[in-house]
Formats: sequence, C-alpha cells, structure tokens
Amino acid sequence: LGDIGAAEHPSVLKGEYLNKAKIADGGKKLRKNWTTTWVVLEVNQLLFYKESKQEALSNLKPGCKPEGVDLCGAHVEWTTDKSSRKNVIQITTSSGNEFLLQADNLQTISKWHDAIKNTVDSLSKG
Ligand code: I3P
Repeated sequence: LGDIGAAEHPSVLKGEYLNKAKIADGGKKLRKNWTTTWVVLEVNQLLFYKESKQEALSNLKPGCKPEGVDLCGAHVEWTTDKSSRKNVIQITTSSGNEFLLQADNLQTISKWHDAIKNTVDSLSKG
C-alpha cells in the first residue's frame, strides 16, 4: 500500500512520529495540546496523520484524509520560548496557522527542520 501512495505523492521525508501542538489558527491563539502524530513531508505540504496506518489507508479511502499544511509562504524556525520542552521547531503558515513540532532526539527534529526549510525555500523560488 505504501508503495502505491509513494508513487502518486512522492514524499520528501518519509513518515515519522513527532510530537505536535497547534498553537494558533488564522492568527488566533489556541490552547496548547501536544499529541503524537505521524508526519510526512511532501514537495509542497506537511501531512499530519493520527497513525502510520492511516497514511496507507488514505490512498484508498476518501474519508481517511490527513490534515495538510500548505508550506508555500510558510516559515520554520527553532523556538525556545513557546514551550518548556527541548528541541522544538515552529511552523507558521501564510494563513496564520502555527504549529510546534518536537522530538526528544535532537538529530530527528534537526532533520525535519532542515527538510522543511529546504522545501519552504524551494517553493519561494518556484
Ligand atoms: C499546558 C500543558 C502543556 C504546556 C503548556 C501548558 O497546560 O501543560 O504541556 O506546554 O504551557 O499551558 P494545560 O494542559 O492545562 O493546557 P509545554 O509542554 O510546551 O511547555 P504554556 O502555557 O507555557 O504553553
């Protein structure tokens, strides 16, 4: 199943579980709620699935779509003041949605930061 999906929507970075908190929607502050999410990076968007299984299912079932974050015009940055946790990055979309992503392993979150930054940069040049 994964291979079928991969051919249709090539992923830049394969799925991995990260901690995620949405902290603003359209510029409006939200109450923080950390959840573990299966995150996939595609060429123009970040996808949040509840579970890894959902990634395979979403290619077959229309009702299983993930939450997609449009990275065109987005910003990604390291943040130390939005959370008491370590290794936190913030993604701010052009529509004013703000997400925090976090992993206990610095290498893991660094890899995601760099890949998201490269994606955002390549979209702005496109
Ligand atoms: C929040 C919860 C979060 C914490 C947040 C708290 O409390 O403890 O884990 O964020 O801190 O407000 P509640 O569950 O009552 O909403 P961090 O883990 O990222 O520090 P914050 O208000 O300073 O964002």
